[in-house]
Amino acid sequence: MITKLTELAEWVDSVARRTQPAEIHWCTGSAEENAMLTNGMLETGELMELNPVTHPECYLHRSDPDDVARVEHLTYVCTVDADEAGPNNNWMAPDTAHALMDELFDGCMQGRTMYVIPYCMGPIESPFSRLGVEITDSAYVVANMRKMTRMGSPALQRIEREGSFVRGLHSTGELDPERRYIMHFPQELAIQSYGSGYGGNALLGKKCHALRIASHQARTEGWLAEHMMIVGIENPAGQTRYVAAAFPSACGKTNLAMLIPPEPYRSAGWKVHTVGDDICWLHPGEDGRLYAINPEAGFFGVAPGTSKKTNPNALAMLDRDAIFTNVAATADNQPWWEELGDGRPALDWQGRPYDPKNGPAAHPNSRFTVSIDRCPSYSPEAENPSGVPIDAIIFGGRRASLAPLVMEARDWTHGTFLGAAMASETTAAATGKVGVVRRDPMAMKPFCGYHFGDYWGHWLDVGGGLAQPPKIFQVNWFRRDAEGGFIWPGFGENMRVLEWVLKRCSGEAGAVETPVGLMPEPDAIETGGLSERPDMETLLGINAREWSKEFDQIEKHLEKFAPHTPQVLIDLARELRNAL
Ligand code: OXD
Ligand code: MN
Repeated sequence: MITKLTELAEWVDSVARRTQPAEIHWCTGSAEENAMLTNGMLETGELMELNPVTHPECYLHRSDPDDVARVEHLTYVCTVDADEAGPNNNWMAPDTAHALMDELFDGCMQGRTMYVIPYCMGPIESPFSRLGVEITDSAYVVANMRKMTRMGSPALQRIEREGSFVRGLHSTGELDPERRYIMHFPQELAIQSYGSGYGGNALLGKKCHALRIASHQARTEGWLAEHMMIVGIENPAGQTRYVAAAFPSACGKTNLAMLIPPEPYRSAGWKVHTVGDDICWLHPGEDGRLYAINPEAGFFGVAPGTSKKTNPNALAMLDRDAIFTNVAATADNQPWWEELGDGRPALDWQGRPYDPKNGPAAHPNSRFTVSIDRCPSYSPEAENPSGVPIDAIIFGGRRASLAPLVMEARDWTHGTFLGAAMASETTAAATGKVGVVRRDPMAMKPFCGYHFGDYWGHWLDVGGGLAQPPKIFQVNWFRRDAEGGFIWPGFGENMRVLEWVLKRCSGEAGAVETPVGLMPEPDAIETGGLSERPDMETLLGINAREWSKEFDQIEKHLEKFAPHTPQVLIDLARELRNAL
């Protein structure tokens, strides 16, 4: 027995009896273990070494071509009562789901090694952190979990101390899309995933634990588990304020988390400190503020679009100690993707000689995995067990029209409304059609582990209990002009919008009241130093006719979750529409 925690030992035994692995390996997280696993994967071809001169300790993994994204249609929340999961989730009765999964897992690890990964989501010493154990037959998952979580011996020690942990069971199975399920059992604190090796389906600490299961735990314990990045922004006076921002997958959270302020800001002394890029756990503090921790320890970022222009900090952290999944490779074996800028692809993401006729060289959802402390703007506050105090929460979507560059909610209730009404165009991060506008409340559509109506109620409860709640904002970097071009320059220039947000928090900027929210005064967003002044009138304009159509849809959307939808949100929709 490798652990003194009987419950854990018994569970591992019972999984081994069902899955029949050739060997069981308890992960310690040591450098030797990592080297051993890496060498094994280089032998089997699961990993390929990239150019050791330009990219030391960097590896490329090519996944099965049918296994390249999260599979929302095969992801289930299995609660006893279907109504608890809500219309926002696929639901299956726990008994039915267990029977189905037991059959898939029967004997599935024969001839393979079963890895047991104890992990901690959040700083090892933080009272806000939560524990889990993932059992998997994929060494690639172990290597990724090592970068994405605090895993191994220290996590096991805390699990043994506390006795409670989320049980995650994963097998890549046959990688058959017909035999693929990602099941969540929130009431049992359990996750079972079969048939996929892709990040969000297989690295169970991330979306499955830190969002779907954690949102459920957070609801009963009085906190929030959110799909948000966390960033600290230091002004020239040396004061740092922390902002948490929710955007749907592949809408720029990673870029925003590590943005480099544009030149006039840099020389004035503005600095950005990265705490997290994807997940944020928010806890009410005794002082009535909200405190955030990033439960993750690394980034699993989208590679395409990452360039010197869009995210120089990301590029700087990707030249050593990173795992790349489904990117292309240059003739001298460097990782390559569209918009990278330098180099040319020789092999595409499937390892074929690159031919533009086959589509993009890198898969649109190709990824990098890298430890957070490799990031040049990394903030040591990411290790603060008490978290960082949040001054502003931002909701963002990808909308070609309608949604303004920025607006502020009147109060927490209105902010919750803005989050609940969020909509965005779909991206390649999930299997399915790209570019379709869908409602994605709080960017949690694929990740909320329970009924959205109850979730909004929980948001109202948490905020209602705060003496100093963060201000809530909505942004849209993605407005397009008649020719289809982006109106706002985005990326580092988003600092200009953040400056207004922060000045609203410190009481240094005014705002204009409109029926949809508080807007910056004309010229409140600094545009000096941009090569041309963007069409701020369009970016900050409110078209009453278009908004009234939007409210039709928002009302229908809120209705869909009735009777769980809080009445105040329904009333507020009506009030705002009437004000238009
Ligand atoms: C992610 C996602 O991987 O949201 O972060 O898909
Ligand atoms: Mn995400």
